[in-house]
Amino acid sequence: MPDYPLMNQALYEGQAPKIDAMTRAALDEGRGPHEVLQEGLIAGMSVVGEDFKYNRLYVPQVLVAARAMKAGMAVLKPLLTAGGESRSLGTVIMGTVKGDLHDIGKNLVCMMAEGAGFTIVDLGIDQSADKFVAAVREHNASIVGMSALLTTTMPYMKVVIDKLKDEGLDHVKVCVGGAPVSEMFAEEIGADGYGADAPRAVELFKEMAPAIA
Ligand code: B1M
Repeated sequence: MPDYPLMNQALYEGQAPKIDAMTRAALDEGRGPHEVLQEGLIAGMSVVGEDFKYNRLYVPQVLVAARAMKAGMAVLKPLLTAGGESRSLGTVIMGTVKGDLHDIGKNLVCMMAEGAGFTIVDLGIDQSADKFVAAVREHNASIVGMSALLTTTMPYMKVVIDKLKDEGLDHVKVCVGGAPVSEMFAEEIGADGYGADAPRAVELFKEMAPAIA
């Protein structure tokens, strides 16, 4: 059994090479990528979040923890993105909204959706409504996925939804998520779905994807 508490501690301390090695070791032991992600990486990042909230950690320390998290995710990525359908289930435009630089959760949604068979266009962080609209048009996408981690940036999701409507793209389905986002908020802003986590986001994409003939 991998020593997940030790792995959580290494992530907390931002030890990227150690996280890389421990992630590989857990997989070599036969543990599944979802277990390693949840128990080894996400659980460690939750403690970082708590200590950040109570000023026991500051931005530079959180940044190094995020770098360690990304080192582990890079090891898991080929496993999380493998096994998709040979034919794309549809194109999803993904991005973190304007003013928001958090991308770890968004990246997880991208990986798992790719693994489920979707074509993902990842716009990255700090994305404006105009960028979402332009990407929908360019890629003829049927789904937009937005992530926000700050209470100050989540209202921007409505700006994007309104812009899509103003531009005549009402047929595009919108899924939202991120730590401060809730089902109720998603309903309020007119989103088509709310994903509490990456697997739920993928389920929603499947429900939203036009039926494949
Ligand atoms: Co920031 N930060 N941060 N931060 N940070 C939070 C979000 C915070 C809650 C910390 C805290 O106080 N406890 C707090 C927000 C408070 C609030 O809004 N009320 C906060 C703050 C305040 C800030 C700054 C303002 C700090 C400052 O500068 N003083 C600043 C803002 C910068 C900006 O964006 N403009 C800032 C900066 C940063 C770092 C750059 C240092 C770093 C980000 C690095 C990066 O992403 N590359 C960082 C981090 C790491 C965090 C915490 C600790 C961890 C976030 C994370 O990656 N979690 C976070 C604490 C927390 O969330 N409790 C915090 C792991 C990830 C897997 O979870 O992203 O929630 P998450 O994704 C989940 C689900 O939410 C869901 O799926 C994922 C799991 O399966 N999901 C979706 C996400 N997107 C989805 C989309 C979907 C569906 C599901 O559909 C499309």
